[in-house]
Amino acid sequence: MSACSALLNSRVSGGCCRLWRGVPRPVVHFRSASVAERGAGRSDEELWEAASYLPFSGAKIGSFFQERPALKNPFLEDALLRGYLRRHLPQEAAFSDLCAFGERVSKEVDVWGRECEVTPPHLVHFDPWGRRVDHIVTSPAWKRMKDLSAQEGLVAIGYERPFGEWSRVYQMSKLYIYSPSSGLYTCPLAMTDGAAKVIQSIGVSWPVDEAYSRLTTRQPERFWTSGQWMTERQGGSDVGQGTETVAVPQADGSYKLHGFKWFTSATDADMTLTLARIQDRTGATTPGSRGLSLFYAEVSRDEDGLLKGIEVQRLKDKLGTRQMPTAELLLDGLPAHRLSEVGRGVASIANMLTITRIHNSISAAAAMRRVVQLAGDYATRRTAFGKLLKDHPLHMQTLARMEVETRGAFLLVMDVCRLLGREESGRGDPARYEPATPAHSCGQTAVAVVSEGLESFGGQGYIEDTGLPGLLRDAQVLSIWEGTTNVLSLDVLRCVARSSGLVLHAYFTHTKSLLAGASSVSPLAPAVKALDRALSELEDFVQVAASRGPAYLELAARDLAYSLARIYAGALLIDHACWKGASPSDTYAALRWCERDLCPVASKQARGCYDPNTPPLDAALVYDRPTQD
Ligand code: UCC
Repeated sequence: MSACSALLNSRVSGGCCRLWRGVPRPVVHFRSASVAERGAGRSDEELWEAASYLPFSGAKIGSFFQERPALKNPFLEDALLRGYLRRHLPQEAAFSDLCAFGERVSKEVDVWGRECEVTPPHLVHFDPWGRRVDHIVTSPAWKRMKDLSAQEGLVAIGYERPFGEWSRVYQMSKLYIYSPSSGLYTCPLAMTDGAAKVIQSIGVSWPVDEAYSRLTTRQPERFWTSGQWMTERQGGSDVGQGTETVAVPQADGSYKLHGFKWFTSATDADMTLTLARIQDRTGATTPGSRGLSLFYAEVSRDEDGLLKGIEVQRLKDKLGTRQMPTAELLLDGLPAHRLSEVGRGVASIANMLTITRIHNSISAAAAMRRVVQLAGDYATRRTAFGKLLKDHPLHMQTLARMEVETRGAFLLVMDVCRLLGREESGRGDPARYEPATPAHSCGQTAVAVVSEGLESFGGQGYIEDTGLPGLLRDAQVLSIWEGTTNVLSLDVLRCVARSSGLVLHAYFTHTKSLLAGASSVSPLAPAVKALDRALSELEDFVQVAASRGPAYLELAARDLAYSLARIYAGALLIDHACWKGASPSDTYAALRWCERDLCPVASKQARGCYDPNTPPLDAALVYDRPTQD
């Protein structure tokens, strides 16, 4: 019995009478039509007609349809972003541009982003006549994103510097608004920004002067994007040891690259920066980091339409970021120019890593912001258990926790952008700038917050064409592709070592200065107290750790990076809440943030988590197998 007939509790017998809406209609005997209907003395015919108006009859699927969450102007909706800019960049031009861009994102661009998701790129290896072509076919929406990025100056702003040292904050604010609607176009933009930064730091001259002008232009027809081809099969994290690509010197001073790049994101780029080992006359190369040099190559085609020196092996089948082509590339004599000194490849590409890691963190904070915005809106539209979700205190508590995470991540990342802007306008203290690295913690937080956010839509959060699951899939890459959490944590240690501890000194001094203005503000007193305590715990940890060996520090690296990030974000939240334009919500967010364990490295140290006997016990636990009975 069909669902429809079950609902009607009717019995359909064989045979048919006259045509009904063009088809022979079965004879229906209603066993339990309502008494009122039967009492009215209606015939089976009439009852059939009446039944067709029942809410779940035939093609009718009921009359209740849940209102969808609405994406409103992400700039106007974001109290913290607007407050932050009002405080630091009170420029009418910036506000009106961000407001107009926010409108464009919500009304126009978000639809393109969805189009990129449902029309993922594909690879055409051969033309119909069997010739190799290696065309990466992308959606029209993906191409529109490129034009939009140029017009809106999403890379250019960082180099035009319209607001001096605050220009990076302005640029990243635009990217923050754009990112969740961008169909992952923020990925090529991150690498493009990184490449421009590398070129700028090396010197804008031949052979990269034209490239630099194209990477930083606002003219869509001239705009180029760049790749960042670092990863090889052996060298994902361990680039220094694992890079096999060789650079063969040519008579004219250029090189040809031969190798296999295992993970090249946004592979439809116009150029790339990549690492390779220069071969000497005997074909020998220098191993390790010191053997790597940085190269610039254009992605171009010959007169037959073939890629010059590149074969696209295949596109990656990824969990998320499907909007964007990621490929395995065989470099088979790719013409290239060396940009760095011989053997200074890693150090030279570090600028690119710094920029892409900042973009990555912006995308993480933006993903959190987007899911919180949508969940908040949905809570005003969805009724359950007799009232709107927004009137359920437990639901609001959950969203508020997500909001607190989002605020901490936003302020942390924006502060890194502020420091980058200061450094670029010659006002930065490099020792201050280096702690930028803790921003990596945003990647993992984004996964947790977006996942929680999906839950707040109930089952709909799990349904593909709401667009919500894509947010989670795309968030998952954020703690992987610019260095995994552990790799970045170790980078924090190296950063401390490189500066002989100066960065830690700068960290403590600056964090304390952020708190100094707050101690007299009474509503924040519990937060300030908690942060003061966490800071001294961190100082104690550093004292103890300094007397232990590198193995001890390595084991503590992850918790240390989180502690640095949590404490600093807490100080920023408190500092922001002390600003005269701050709202009660700013104070509340700071208080909530500081209720957590702000210094996990200290509490874990106290439990002996980094002692020499820990690694064997960890390994024993991981490889624990059933004992023989
Ligand atoms: O390919 C990729 C594209 C993905 C798409 C990007 C999209 C972004 C999206 C955003 C929005 C949605 S991603 C590739 C990701 N791969 C990695 O991140 C690699 C992870 N591995 C590491 O981070 C490693 O730690 C290395 C490769 C950076 C370091 O390797 P080594 O061989 O151990 O290098 P060393 O010996 O530590 O450092 C060599 C030199 C040193 O300079 P000197 O000799 O002067 O002391 C270091 O100080 O490089 C310098 N250096 C740095 N400088 C190394 N790391 C840094 C750093 N972070 N900052 C400054």
